[in-house]
Amino acid sequence: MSDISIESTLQEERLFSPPAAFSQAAQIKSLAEYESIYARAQANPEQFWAELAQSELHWFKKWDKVLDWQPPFAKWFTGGKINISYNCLDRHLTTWRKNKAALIWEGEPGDSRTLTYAQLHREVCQMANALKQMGVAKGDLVGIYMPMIPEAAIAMLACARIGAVHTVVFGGFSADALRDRLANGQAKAVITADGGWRKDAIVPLKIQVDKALENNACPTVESVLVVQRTKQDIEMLAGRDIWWHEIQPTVSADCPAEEMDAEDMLFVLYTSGSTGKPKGVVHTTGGYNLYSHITTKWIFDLNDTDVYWCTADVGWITGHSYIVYGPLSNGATAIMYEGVARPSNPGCMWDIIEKYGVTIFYTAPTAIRVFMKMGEELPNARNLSSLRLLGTVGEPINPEAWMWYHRVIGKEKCPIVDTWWQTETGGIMITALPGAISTKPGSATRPFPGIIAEIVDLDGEPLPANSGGYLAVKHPWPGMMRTVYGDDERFRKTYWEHIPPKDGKYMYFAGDGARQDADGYFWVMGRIDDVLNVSGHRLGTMEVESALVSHPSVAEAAVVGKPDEIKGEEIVAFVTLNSNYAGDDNLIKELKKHVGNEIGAIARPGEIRFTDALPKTRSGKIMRRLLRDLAAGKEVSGDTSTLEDRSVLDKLRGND
Ligand code: 6R9
Repeated sequence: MSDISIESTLQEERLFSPPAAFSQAAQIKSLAEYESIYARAQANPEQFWAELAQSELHWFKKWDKVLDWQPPFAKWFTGGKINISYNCLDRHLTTWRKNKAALIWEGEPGDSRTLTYAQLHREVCQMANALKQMGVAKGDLVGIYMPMIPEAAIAMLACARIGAVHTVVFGGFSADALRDRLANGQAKAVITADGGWRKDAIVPLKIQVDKALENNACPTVESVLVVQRTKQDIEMLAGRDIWWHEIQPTVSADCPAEEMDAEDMLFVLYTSGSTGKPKGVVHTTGGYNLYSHITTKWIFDLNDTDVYWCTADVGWITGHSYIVYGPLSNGATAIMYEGVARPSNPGCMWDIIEKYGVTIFYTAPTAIRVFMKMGEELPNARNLSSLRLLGTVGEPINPEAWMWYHRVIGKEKCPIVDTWWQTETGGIMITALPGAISTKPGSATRPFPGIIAEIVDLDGEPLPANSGGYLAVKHPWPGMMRTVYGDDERFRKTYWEHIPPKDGKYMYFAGDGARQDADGYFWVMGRIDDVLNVSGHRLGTMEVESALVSHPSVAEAAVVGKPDEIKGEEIVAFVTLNSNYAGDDNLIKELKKHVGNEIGAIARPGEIRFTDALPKTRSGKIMRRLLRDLAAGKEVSGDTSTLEDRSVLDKLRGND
């Protein structure tokens, strides 16, 4: 949990109403309208979702049953036939949107490409046919390990089109992390690129794929489709690797969308939990299509004239729901950017807003804090007057960053939607609707219609206003994860039995601490489990610890988060060494690099501290709470009576 946000948000009393002109033109125009939709959804959630599924999506065949709830397993729209790629592409081709820009892509070196709905449809069909030629069939799992180029979205849509299940692995993850995910999912094929641009350097993706597949580590992978992006030399393995630009001209652009069952698996996306092994979050077709679609439409108040930009990477859930599926299902124009603000081009984000006339901008608090640090001269030197709505996601936003975003980027006229949700929830759960709900800096405000969120204790009892507790959701919703890939028990235990079900009533346990104020606004404080949030990226402490102990020098490791001004949290590792190893600067460097190789650069500890022993309870549990205080340079607070050996703490203090 980030202490900064807790302290500052407890005092936050500022309230910002939606500008009148914004509300008048918005899809949901007033608090009364939101509350009446919310009440209708709460009274009869199934009818609410069914009406939206009918009016917002194309179904090849209508469902028989809206919700089949056998807790904790939900099935939505059973018997319905649908294809999300059809909803994102084909249905727009019979309208004027056929030649509307679907994706406007900007490469880091400054190259760019625009794909209309017709063009995107064509390329998706071609890649779908290429996958078929590679032997990929309905139900097969395909790994996608890509830079932020249009082909990343094309690959996802191509899989969805033929009913293959995609698992996108963030391009910043290491070969080891990629291998684990491909092996766990028994992937049949991988789609990648030679490389991608990141901060003026090439990220060598294909080389990582080669490493991941080395020594027959993923025997189910038969072929690798490689998109040419950076054009450096790479090896192509005959019989396994295929260049996209070579096969594309040979495949047909005719590939009808497969009629999928609403509950057929759409994708698996791995995310960190409190164990060493990331979990594969499973999302299915119909419910996810509806939930990502309607949240995009109402929360971003999308119109046909909007130019919408979400700065996430497609490797995260935000990229899935709010770069690819949500915007395209709505027929929107979405920007996709390969790069990030960097020393050689610190103003690039604002250049893109000016160049394309971006109207909706959705980013993360950590990015906003980087922008703040780079200075307001950069955005002030560009014309940002096209912007009408701002959004944030990924971690609690500190009110200082919120106010800067509001003043410098939004020029005090753009509502800010602070959107709380998770990989598991499929789409945004708690957020302002920008024309209807007044905002308070640091609060995600109110639940989306159909979402029954509550602050409870560990018995599931609701807590009074302003009491800190656990964020829970009471009723299933269409975008919810269906299970942990291959591990129903873990799904049940982690999310639905953490709060013991009572009288057959189950609650979804989000793993976040939060409170609700007297106006019913939610203030999310952060994770209560061993999950870190570093620059908006989720990482399990156990994952980082496992990576550390896989190094021959390390006997034991405990990892905690320390508040960081830019990243939100920074990783601090306490490490005990095997004999014969000296805890010196060289080893620190080596261990940081080792974690980078094992997981990816985002998991690299900012600080490594060597110690003779870790503070443990008598039952042998590492007392992370104490380490968190030490890492933050604070006095160790709270009870230390369960500590097995007090001298460990004294020594660690001495180290401090
Ligand atoms: C979408 C995404 C989920 C965790 C979540 C929470 C934190 C996300 C937030 C937020 C406060 C917000 N989180 N949005 N905390 N305010 N607006 O980020 O998914 O990567 O699975 O992370 O992120 O702690 O539990 P994911």
